Amino acid sequence: METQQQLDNFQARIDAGEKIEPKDWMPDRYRQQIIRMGSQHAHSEIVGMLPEGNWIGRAPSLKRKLVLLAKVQDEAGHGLYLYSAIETLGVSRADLIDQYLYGSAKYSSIFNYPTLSYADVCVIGWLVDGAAIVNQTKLAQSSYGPYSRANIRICREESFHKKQGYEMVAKLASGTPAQRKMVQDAVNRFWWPTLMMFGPSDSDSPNSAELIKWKVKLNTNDELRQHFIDRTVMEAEAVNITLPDPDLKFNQETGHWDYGDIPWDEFWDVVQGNGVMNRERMKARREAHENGAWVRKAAQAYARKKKLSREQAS
Ligand code: BYC
Repeated sequence: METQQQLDNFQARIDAGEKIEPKDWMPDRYRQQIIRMGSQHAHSEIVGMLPEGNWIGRAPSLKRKLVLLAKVQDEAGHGLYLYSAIETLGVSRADLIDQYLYGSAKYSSIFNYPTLSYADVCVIGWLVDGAAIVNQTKLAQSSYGPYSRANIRICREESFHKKQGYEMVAKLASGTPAQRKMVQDAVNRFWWPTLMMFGPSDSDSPNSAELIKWKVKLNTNDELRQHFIDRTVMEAEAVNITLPDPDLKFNQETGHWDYGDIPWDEFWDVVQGNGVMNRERMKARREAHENGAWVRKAAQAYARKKKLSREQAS
């Protein structure tokens, strides 16, 4: 039973900018919200390896293969930082993964789109990692200590990912007509799905008010989306890429770029599991998990053996 006094004390700590640590008292709803959002974030990092992993063997040079391989490995690491952070709330990694592979836990909509050309990998680095940085730089200031610290580490690596993606986009955009066409086509396909990564507009976001009150999220979905658009318009202009939105227009009064209607029906369709790649992504993740059962079993047996020999030695 949570008392009003406990809830008030908790809110006072949040308002004073204190971090909440695993052993601190917290409302059950706060715990559940971080588990929901943080585990969705972890699953996204893991499933996010698939679209780009698809191109490791086909990247155009040894250098590009190495860069892509390193980036995809980083994403696995991000998933592991996040699972570790969320486990501090008393939920096991095995349960979280179970909810994702066989239950109703979500992962980011963006990874349900196919990567049709090598330029898609470049554009994912620029736009998708760019959007992730805008979102995660704020999550790095989140009130839950372990989640905020995981995001600090993630952001350092994501900024490298974004730079390498943008560099490749710039290279293709100043290349042959075929390369230019390929990269523009990738931007045309990824622009709107990237904007959807920030979540539904504020009027349709049931979790935002509570998460902002508790400083888990520092900004609303629309605020972060606007920030991303404002900085990406300039980056696109600098490499002569057209963003596929005829309504993009600088608004002198607000100081921001106005943009066209986001196709929200498509977003909800993807979130409900009906995107082009949803089924294939889940199948690949389930197979990887089931094929890896023997590794987990061997690791657990090894840990038990080490524990036993430590106990015998002491
Ligand atoms: N996709 O009330 P709302 C990466 C769901 S990977 C799917 O606004 P909230 C990378 C939402 O869960 C990092 N579902 O929710 C990796 C909620 O449903 P439930 C990706 C979405 O939590 C490899 C419902 O819609 N980043 O960078 O306040 C290669 C209502 O939404 C989405 C993260 O995971 C979506 N896009 O805000 C390259 C960031 N949006 O759970 C790159 C961490 C919303 O109530 N997450 N939903 O059933 C967040 O920041 C927040 O959870 C969101 C949503 C802004 C996404």
